[in-house]
Amino acid sequence: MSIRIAVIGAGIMGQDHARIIAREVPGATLQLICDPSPGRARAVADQFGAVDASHDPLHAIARADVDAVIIASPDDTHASLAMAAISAGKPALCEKPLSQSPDECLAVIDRETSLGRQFIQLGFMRRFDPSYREMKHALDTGLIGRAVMMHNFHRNVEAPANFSGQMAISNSAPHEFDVARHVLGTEYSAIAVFQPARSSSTGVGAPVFMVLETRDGHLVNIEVNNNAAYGYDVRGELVGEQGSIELAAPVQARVNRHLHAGHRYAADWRPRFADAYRLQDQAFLEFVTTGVFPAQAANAWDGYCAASVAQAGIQALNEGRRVTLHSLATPALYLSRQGARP
Ligand code: ISE
Repeated sequence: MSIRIAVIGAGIMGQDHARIIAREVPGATLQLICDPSPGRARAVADQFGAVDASHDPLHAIARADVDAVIIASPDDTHASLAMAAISAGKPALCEKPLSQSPDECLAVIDRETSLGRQFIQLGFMRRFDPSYREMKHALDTGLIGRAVMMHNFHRNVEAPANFSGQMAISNSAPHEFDVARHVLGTEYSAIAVFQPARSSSTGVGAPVFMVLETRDGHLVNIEVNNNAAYGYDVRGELVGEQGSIELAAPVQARVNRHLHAGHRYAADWRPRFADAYRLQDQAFLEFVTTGVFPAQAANAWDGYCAASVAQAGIQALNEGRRVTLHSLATPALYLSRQGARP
């Protein structure tokens, strides 16, 4: 039996999930596209062959002909829609961040904990990216010795039109907060955030440079530059005591011309992480079908951890000081990395 999926939000990521579900996830039916703009919902539904379109997310989640939900609406709606999915007893793949407020993440966690079951798979898709997986594998199998440092670069061509305030820390950097924590298998203990004096620190998408310390003594640095101009570029290097491992972004072809060799950059993250999104959405279908939470995926607790670091990062920037992090104990539901069957 095919799993009927509703995609909430028909913006850049909603459209991408609709395409993936319709074309790259065997066993899934793209049932419904929901967007506050009825015209946009209908256009995306028609483009990817969805059965129906709607403008009411709560109704869409509750519908009897919807088995599971992908939440790809604006950041500040994620947590409440995740709660609605839980109330309807439906698994949801929720785009990151779960919320920018750690307290709101805790409310989702409380709900899952009280029901004794996970519903929310969080869209930290880099965990499924083959190059990050290889990095984690290299560390876990002892190939590079004990981890010492991790360097991260995260560059967008231009800050998206909806970016405001410190979304470089609350929207972009959570990818690195999560994936570095996942690769290293640790928790952060402190964060300091800097901005280059030469750039306008008040401009939307002003670059930030962060240094995080972990409980196990690693240093993690993260540059986020959302106005890098030249292309979408994510780099990372994990440095161990016996060697290092770098991410290698997929490059389709190299152009040799006028004494130069070069390759193209994507305009945004979708081509760079196409495999990761596909593998993540396929893992979500597996979760919906079997009820077993994908071991590698991020859950609501990971969303809370990323939101707490982001909040501390914004505080560190505003107060110009290193902020220490005191994380709560991981609730038992999230310890085994496998949820109970529904
Ligand atoms: C955006 O929201 C994403 O999630 C992208 O993956 C990331 O690279 C970009 O910086 C974010 O703004």
